[in-house]
Formats: sequence, C-alpha cells, structure tokens
Amino acid sequence: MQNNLAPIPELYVSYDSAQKLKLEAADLVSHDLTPRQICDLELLMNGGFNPLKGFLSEQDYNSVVEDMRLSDGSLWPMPITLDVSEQFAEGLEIGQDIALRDQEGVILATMTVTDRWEPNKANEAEKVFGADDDKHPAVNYLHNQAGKIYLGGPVTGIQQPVHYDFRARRDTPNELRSYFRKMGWRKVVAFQTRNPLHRAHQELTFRAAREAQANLLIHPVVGLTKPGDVDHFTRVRCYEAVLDKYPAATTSMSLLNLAMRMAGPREAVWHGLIRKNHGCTHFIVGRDHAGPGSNSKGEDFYGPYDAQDLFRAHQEEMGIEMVDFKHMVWVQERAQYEAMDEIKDKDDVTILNISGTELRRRLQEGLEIPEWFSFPEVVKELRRTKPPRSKQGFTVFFTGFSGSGKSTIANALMVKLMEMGGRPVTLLDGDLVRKNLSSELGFSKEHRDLNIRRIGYVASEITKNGGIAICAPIAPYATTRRAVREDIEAFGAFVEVHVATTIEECERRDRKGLYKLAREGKIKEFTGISDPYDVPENPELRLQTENIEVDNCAHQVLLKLESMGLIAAE
Ligand code: PPS
Repeated sequence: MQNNLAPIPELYVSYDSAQKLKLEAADLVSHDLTPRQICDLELLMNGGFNPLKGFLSEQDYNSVVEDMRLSDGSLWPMPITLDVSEQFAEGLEIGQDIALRDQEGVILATMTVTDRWEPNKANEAEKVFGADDDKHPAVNYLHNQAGKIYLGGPVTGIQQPVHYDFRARRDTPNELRSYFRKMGWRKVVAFQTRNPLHRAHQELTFRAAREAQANLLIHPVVGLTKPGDVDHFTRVRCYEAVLDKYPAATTSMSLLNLAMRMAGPREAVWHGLIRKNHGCTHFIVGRDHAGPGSNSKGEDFYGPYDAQDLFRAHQEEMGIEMVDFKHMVWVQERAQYEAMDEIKDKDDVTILNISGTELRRRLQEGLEIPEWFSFPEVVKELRRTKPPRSKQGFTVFFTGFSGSGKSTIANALMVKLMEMGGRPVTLLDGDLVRKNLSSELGFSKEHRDLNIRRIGYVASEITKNGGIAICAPIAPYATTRRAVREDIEAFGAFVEVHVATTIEECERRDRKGLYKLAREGKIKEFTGISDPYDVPENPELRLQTENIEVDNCAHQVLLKLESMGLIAAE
C-alpha cells in the first residue's frame, strides 16, 4: 500500500473571507468551547476528522452510536458532538449561526445549527464505550461534565486554535502530506502514544517501520489524554531525546492535538482514520490500545485484543494497514531487545522488563531506572517533572458534618506538618474560605458546589506547585468531591479523610448553636438535618472522633500520609 498525498478538504475559508467573517461573527450568539471541544474543532477544521464537515447531526450521531457509521454509510466510530447547557440551547433557533470561541474569547469558527437534541447518554455510554460506568473517563465526562443538549451542524473555520508550545512540531494533515511528498515517503507507519517512549518503544517502532519497509511517524497525542498521564510538555521533551536514536532521515515526529476518549476498539479505528487523513499508510496497534483501565468491578473494559480485532476487520475499508505491536523484552545475555514471541531459547536466557506501574513506583520513590530500560535523557526529564512522592505536593481533603471536628483536626495536622518542614502548608478551612473566597455564597446545592470547586481549584494549584493543601469543608456531595479529586490528582495525591462523627454527636455538641437553629427551621438546608450528606464510600481514611483525642486523629492522618509515601520517615 502506498499513500495518496493529494490535499484533503479543510473547513477553513480563505484569509480574506476569514477576516470578514470574524467581524460579522462578533454579533452572533457565542459558545465558549471546552478544552475537549477545542481539540475536536481543530481536527474538524484541518481535515483530521475528514469526512466530517462539522459537529454531528442527530441522524449521524444515532448512526455512529449504533453502527459506527455516518448516515451515508461511511465508517466513523466516534461521536463528535457539541454539548451545551439546556439554557444555552433553549435560546437558539434551527438554522441560526453561532460563533465558537476559544477560552480566551477568540472566534475560531462559526457553526450553523441544524440539529438540537437531548441525547440518550446511557445508550451512548453502552454502545460507544462498552458500559455505562463512570469509571470510564469518557463516560464520566459524558455524565458529569458534558452539557445535556447536543448541537449539530456544519462548521466554517476562521482560524486554527493558537498553540504557543512546540509550534514547529505541530502539523495539519495537509502539512504532513506535503512533507511526505517532499521527502518521497510513500509508506509511513504511524505510532500513536500518550506515554513517554523508552528503549522498547524505540525498538518496536523501528522494527515496525523496517518490516513494512516504510518510514516512521511518531505521532503523540498532546490534546487530552487519560487523567493522570505525564503532561505533554515533559513527554515532548522526552520524545525529542528519543528521536535522535533513530537512523537519520527515517523518522519524523509531529504532535496531534487530539482529545482521546480511551474507547479501546472504537478508538483504535478512529485513530487509524485520523492517521489515514494525515497521509499515513500503516498504524501500530498494540495490546489494549487506548484502554481506560478497569471498571467499577475491577475488570478491564475491553479484551486485550479487541482493538486489534476491530481494526483488522475494517482496515481494508479504512485504507490503512495495521501493524502488530511486538512485545519487546530485554534479553540480558545478548544485551539487546527482542520480540518476546520470537525468542526460541526463553528457558536459557534472562528476560527483563519493567512495567508501567513499576516504572511509576521507581520514579515516585526515587529508585534506580536501569539504562537497558530507558535513555538517560528521558529518565532525567521524568525525574525533573516527577520528583519522588515525598517531595511532591498533595491535598488532604477533610469532609464531614458541621461540628464533626474537621477544622480542629485539620489545624492540628497543619501544625504537625509545619513542624516537619520541607513544604509550604496552606489550610483552606470551611469557615475561612467562606469569609475570603466564597463570601457571596449561600448553602444551596449550586452554591455549595461552587464553593467546593473553588477550594478544589486553589488546592490543585497548591498541589501542582509542590505545596500541601489541607481543606476542611463539609463538602456534602459525592460527585463534587469526585470532580475535585480528579482536578487534584492531575498534579499530586488527593487524600480524602472522612471525619465520621455521627450527626447525633454533632448535634449533641452543637458548638456553634447552629443545629438548634436548624431544628427550629431558622437555618434552612442544613447538612444532616434538612440537606443531604453523601457518606464517602472509599475515603483514604475514615476517622472516628468520639472519645478520641484530636492529637491522635491528626496522628492517624500523618501515618496514612507516611504509608502513601507522601511524607518520608526520615
Ligand atoms: S459546604 O457545604 O461544604 O459548602 O459547607 P462549608 O463551606 O464547609 O460551610 C460550612 C459551615 O457553614 C456553617 N453553616 C452551614 N453548614 C451546613 N448547612 C448550612 N445550611 C449552613 N449554614 C451555615 C456551618 O457552621 C459550617 O461550619 P463547620 O466548620 O463545618 O462547622
């Protein structure tokens, strides 16, 4: 198979038309795109999602969800939808043009709204992601982040989203096509990745290209990947180091601003179509490609070879060939990487490998990473951004009823941590936050959520920058706590501590006299009396406080932090 490198259609208008359209679009109703929608829009506009011409119509959406095809029959496995709030959707008329803006308010495109509907999200979760289970990142997004209504319609591109980082490494499909044309690369194997590359990856990609007698494109995703992944800045610096290890002029790297869904088999087919659009002829699909990890029962969402099977079944129609990902291992006696299934003398040699989990553990604990496993430049980069856990920032998030003892324990913990020294400590106590950060808020569900999200935001910034944030709000709603956990876990550990003092005991203590007022109906929506509290199901620690000293409670938290490697036993 050789590539056809003719340009593919883009959705952009010419420069002059774009200037004019931009002025006109300033008067349109605007939708502020989410980070995921910006990624989707970029690939829609530059042809990465060819043959899509905009966000899916209702008919195309139904057909994609049910049959992996657009309503005209073309293969397309992933619903690319514009989700918005009910409130925004209500104000629109069918046929109306809207402006699509990035997060700074820059108009990137206009869209003619041809469709507006309320999707059956549970069905989308089942059919597209395989299960209606919030443990799947895309299902979680669907239920807990995406708006209730979808809008569909053709997009007119005005300008590309601006990227200030690694500009020279970002290529549209047509830019890559013309690069391949210029270089005479008629066969190109694409390697998709969201992880740093180590020696085994370098070996397997090099072999894959050699076997297909093709050139190699390292095509990492730098849009949105799985929560908790190494950030793309670090990864790209690592990739650049690895790029030098390939024979000159055989390999290139380009960054793909894709928002992954971690949809396993469907995602593999989607990735293949996107690479086809970028001018590639081959695509490496590995074991558990774009796998989201395990579901809420602890089982994998997809079988390990489901993605390969689905890709293989469609590769002819897609016009891009699958290359098997070889499981490469280090053979100590021969001091080289070999494909596991090609080693004949397995019993006579020492086979070495380090799993992703083991690598993370070694990085977290500052342990040695052998040279046979990775390149020193890569390890250095990873260590620079991921110091051992005992030097990273983290958040301790106390939750419990009013008067449960959260603030007192949090205070004691703060003092103990400050005594230890090493990292700055900030206490975001419920009452303090309500004075400074959330002074205008009341206790409706909406306001409580806003309050907790603000606390979460500040804590995530502290965590990101290597400090310790101690939060002590009531935080009564499980979904909000989960969202905060996700925000923070992107940067460091989130330690949820449920201060499990019973409501009866809190009411008996009634230190602020609020329970009395709540019983008398003088304070409305009072947690535990007239407003719900979702008991945390799996907190890192649950503290019983009755007849237990504050000092002891704080000490239990310290022990937990120590067992998690967050504070080092010096
Ligand atoms: S929340 O739900 O997490 O936003 O609450 P939080 O910011 O932690 O604020 C709780 C403190 O406000 C006082 N208070 C109330 N609590 C619960 N429900 C109602 N309706 C209410 N009205 C006022 C109460 O003193 C809480 O203080 P703590 O420190 O938890 O005892």
